[in-house]
Amino acid sequence: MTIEEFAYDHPDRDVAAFKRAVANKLIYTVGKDPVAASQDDWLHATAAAVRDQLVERWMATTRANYKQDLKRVYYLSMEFLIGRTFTNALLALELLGTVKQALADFGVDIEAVTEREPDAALGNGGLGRLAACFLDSMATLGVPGMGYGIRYEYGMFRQRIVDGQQLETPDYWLTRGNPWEFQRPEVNYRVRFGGRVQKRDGHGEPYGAAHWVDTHDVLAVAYDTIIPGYGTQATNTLRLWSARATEEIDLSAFNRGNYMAAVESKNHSENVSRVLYPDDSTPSGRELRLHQEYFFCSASVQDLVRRYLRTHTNFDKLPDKVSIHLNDTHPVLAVPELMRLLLDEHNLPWDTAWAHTQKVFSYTNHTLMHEALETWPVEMMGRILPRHLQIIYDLNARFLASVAQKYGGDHELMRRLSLVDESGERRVRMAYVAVLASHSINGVSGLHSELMKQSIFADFAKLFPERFNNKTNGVTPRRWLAQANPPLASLLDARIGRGWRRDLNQLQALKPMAAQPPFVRAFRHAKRENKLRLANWVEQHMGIVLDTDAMFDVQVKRMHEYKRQLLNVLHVITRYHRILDEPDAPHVPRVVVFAGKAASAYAMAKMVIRLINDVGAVINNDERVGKLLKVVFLPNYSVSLAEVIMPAADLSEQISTAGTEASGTGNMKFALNGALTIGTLDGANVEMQQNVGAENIFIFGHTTPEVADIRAQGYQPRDYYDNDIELRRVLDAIRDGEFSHGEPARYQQVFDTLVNWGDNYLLLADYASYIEMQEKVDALYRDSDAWTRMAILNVAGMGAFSSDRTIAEYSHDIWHTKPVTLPAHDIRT
Ligand code: 26V
Repeated sequence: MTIEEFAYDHPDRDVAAFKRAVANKLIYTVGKDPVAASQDDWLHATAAAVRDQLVERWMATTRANYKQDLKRVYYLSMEFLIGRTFTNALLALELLGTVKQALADFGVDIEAVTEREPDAALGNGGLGRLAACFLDSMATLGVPGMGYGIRYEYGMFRQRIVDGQQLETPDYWLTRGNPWEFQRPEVNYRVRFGGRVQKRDGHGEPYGAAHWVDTHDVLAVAYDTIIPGYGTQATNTLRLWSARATEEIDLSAFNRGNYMAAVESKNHSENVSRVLYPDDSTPSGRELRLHQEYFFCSASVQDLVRRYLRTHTNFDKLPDKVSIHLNDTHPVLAVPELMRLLLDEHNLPWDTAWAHTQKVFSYTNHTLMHEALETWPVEMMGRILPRHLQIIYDLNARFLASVAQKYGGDHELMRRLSLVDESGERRVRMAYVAVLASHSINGVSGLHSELMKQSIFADFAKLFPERFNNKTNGVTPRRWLAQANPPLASLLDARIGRGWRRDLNQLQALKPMAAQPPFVRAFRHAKRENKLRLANWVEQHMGIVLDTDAMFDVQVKRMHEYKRQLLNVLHVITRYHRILDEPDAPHVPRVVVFAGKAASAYAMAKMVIRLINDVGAVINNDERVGKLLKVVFLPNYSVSLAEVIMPAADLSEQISTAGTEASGTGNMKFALNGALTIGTLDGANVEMQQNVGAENIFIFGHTTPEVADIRAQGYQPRDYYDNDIELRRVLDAIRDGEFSHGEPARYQQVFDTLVNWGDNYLLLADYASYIEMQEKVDALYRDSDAWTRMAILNVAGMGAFSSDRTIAEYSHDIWHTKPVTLPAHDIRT
């Protein structure tokens, strides 16, 4: 039977058909009587009906990919921060209006239903959200690809603020089931751990194949989610792996009547995909994380090799048909895993296997922060992955031999280049394995890509200069403008058409409109609507009333010292003091908004959260301040909360120490939604300045080379404390308990970190220029038309920061993939 002959009900797209589909799903799939259905039941029924609409596109794309025998990209990432899927799917299908009407006919409010969907929070921050934006762009551009990751049962912890402090609670996002995923129990792979390595009989040579035996195994089971492209029939797949025990229960223990012990090992095996790691502070946690990394790499590589072998009889064409992209070093074990499969299971000679591997892999680095660069103790890797450690040793031996041949016996150079750090406890340097195995190594902004070559990879950049390149990050305009900001999106649609969703450079057409008063007014009106929406959220969730005429000054992102939320706090306190000193001066009213999670073991980041809340409590309750200043810390920052916050911002704080933020993507989301940026010349801020024009962005602070100079000269933060009266008053207030009345010494450590312990991130060195720039921000805000004009010019200049542009570059320069061709007409017959 051909697919044309196969009879099934094509889902129709009109309101009546959709109502019927939802009704059927509610009754037959969810199993609920409409009179008893809850919002969650309606969400599930509607999601199931919407998903049906995606399935045909998905199958058509998969069929076309096979038929056209296209090269596929496998994007391996430990994190995918997807957020909600419902609205995103409706926009991709252009079904929002239909579904809204259908639900309204049932007396169901689509917005209330939308709010019931939990975020898929399978990531920590920027790296995970970038992976999600990339999936969206790959589907939209028709890049034949697949995301591979872990189906964590518990995503990013939920943050509650209790007495001003962060409290973490588990995020069990699957309680009510996940209507978007397809479980594929038949797609499962054995992933092995532990055991020992035997040389294979008859293979005496040092780099030959081996047997890995006596392992304990875990099964990886696939769960697939459809990723729809926008304005195309093309879709992609996100395949997440879930751990299952190889045996349901331990039969011998069961037989002995020891039922608890009988299920214990099952639980242990299945812990591998239980929870997303928010930090690596405990040794037992680290070991589980190594298990997680290998677990998803092994399953993914086995899966893609199996798919390749479905249509090929040998590995000659592997590099023409397969690209594996490493999202940071977390998936680097895919490298020795592919080598192991080629050597041990498919009997390829080492040189052939290695040549293929190097052509297949590419790697993106996302941070230069030393503590985030992964290394694994040789002892641990040898215990858990003995064959992989052996392969890494063999790689290292061959690599260092080739270096010695080229450069003679420069032992210092060899020590620096070695895949194994021998300076203390011996550790495998995962980033070096990635660099050695990849034909392309990229950073995520122009500045970061340069710094990468000068710092962590300096020696490798000299050896393999042709491998290093830049791919500046981007964000998907579908989620971050069309979905998050309906007022601005419809204004754009009316003035420049709808094409910006797929071609963000069309925003340039806004430039002349910055000089048209009616457009300026309409733009300001859209911003006001978004500010009202955020103010409503804050009032409902926190009971704090915000003045929407005040400037919304926003910093939302992971809590980290290098991002300098604390510098923002220093400004807030400075403002507070100025208001108290000169109550009658023409202060510009501000609402300062913070949100972000701190890794549970990161004490200083948690202390900054507490300080923000304490400062807020004092300022918000000081009658002398009134409407001039409010400070709010919104709990549980997430993708869906970001969608409410970003469009409401007037001012975006991107104030990391120059040279520390690899790119930033929040900076892009804010500017795209019409916020002005106050920032340092760091990460992608540099390129934003080039694109929106230096006159339209508030840049302050020391540059990267200046930061390096200050450090080289021996930075003395105390000098700034001694010489700047206003700064001293702020720091003394923190130290002396002005914001912690019950416990004056609460923030002594914050003071010491800045004044006595070296101020690692140079807050004090940048304080004066930050405060000065904030005064310029105030001055512009007083002229509301001038402010709005500048905001329009920011939006107009943000076209380059679409993740479609980024993915087109990856596709052309690194992956060498061609897009799938699908019939332009609707695939329904
Ligand atoms: C490291 C670790 C270590 C152990 C446990 C969990 C964990 C999670 C994440 C990381 C690395 C984080 C790196 C990261 O998120 N980098 C961000 O990547 C963004 C996308 O390229 C970029 O815009 C941000 O500037 C960069 O900080």
